[in-house]
Amino acid sequence: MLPQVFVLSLLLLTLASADLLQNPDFEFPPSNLPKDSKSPFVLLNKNNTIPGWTFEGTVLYVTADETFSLPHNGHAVQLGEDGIINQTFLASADYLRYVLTFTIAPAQTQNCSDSAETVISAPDSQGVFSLKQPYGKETWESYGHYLGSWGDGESINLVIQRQAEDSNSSSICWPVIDELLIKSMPKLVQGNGNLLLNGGFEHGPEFLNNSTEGILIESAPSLIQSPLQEWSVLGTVNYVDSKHFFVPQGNAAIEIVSIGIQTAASLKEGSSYNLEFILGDANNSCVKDFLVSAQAGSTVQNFTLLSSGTGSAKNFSMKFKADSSVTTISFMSYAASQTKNGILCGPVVDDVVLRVSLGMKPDIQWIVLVFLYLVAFLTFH
Ligand SMILES: [Ca+2]
Repeated sequence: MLPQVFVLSLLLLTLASADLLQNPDFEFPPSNLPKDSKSPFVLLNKNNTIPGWTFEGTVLYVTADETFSLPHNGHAVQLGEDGIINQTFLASADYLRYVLTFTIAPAQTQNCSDSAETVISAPDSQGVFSLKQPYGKETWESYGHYLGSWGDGESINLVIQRQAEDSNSSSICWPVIDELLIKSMPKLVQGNGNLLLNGGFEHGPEFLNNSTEGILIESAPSLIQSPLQEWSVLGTVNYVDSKHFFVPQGNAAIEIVSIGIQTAASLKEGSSYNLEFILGDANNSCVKDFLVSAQAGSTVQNFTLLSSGTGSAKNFSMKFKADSSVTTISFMSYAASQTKNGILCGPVVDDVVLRVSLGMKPDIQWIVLVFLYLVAFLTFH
């Protein structure tokens, strides 16, 4: 009996970790890679293609060495002149949302301050990214991007290409792409007395096994087309995991690097609600008096958290009356923060819970008492 259980568990484990892309981290090398090559950059041609991927234009196969670091010190591709790579994958279940995590590393040229823009395209979406620093300790950054929603068996072509530049291409640095991971997002149902979905930020882009960095999410103004489920992103947030950062609740939280996050809830107009949440710091040496502005409909309140950058968390709450049936809930941090090493950082938000407020405000209690007294007075006289 036991061996069967073991085999079944192994099988389930394999299925659960199966990625939708083949060779997503480029660790399977091109077929005819010259073994004596001293350069970490090898130009691909018809005879040496990368398993799982097709390419057009100038694409180089990259091997990390002491001068050039990558997640897991492995392999990657560099997109040169008109460089495009693509792979087709099959959507695996009924109408699920797909979110991509990928890594951009700096180009080989050392005096490259900015890499050229990289365009990620799928049938329903397009995102433009460039390596922006410094958001972490590493030279490369990982980003989360919403790809689209597709039904079971649909064939999706994922295309990654370098943004065509206008002129003077030599001054533009060629981006290096690595560690692509596609995650299908579950349909969330409301539960546990929380009127918000994904209030604990457990559903977002996949974290990378080999990376100690968070996943950057750049402006995603639509709730539906956001890699962070049920939340739109204004500015830049760092999606942090509990393996490498301090996370107040569960496995993931949001570090607001600039501006903030926003969601919406269907509420009863005129009713009172309580918004509870945790503010903290990610244990990434972000020393600062954070000022976070929480907004629910037209009610705005500022909260302060003194951070010594060593992983702290504090519970906060605010009461508000819903002034419309759809109420916007947001958390904003306007002041930019930096660690001693110049890494951009900010306050952590987690465990956002929205409930109907059962308690009445003191002034309402007085009105009710006076009303009851008047009713009693009129009844007995
Ligand atoms: Ca959480």
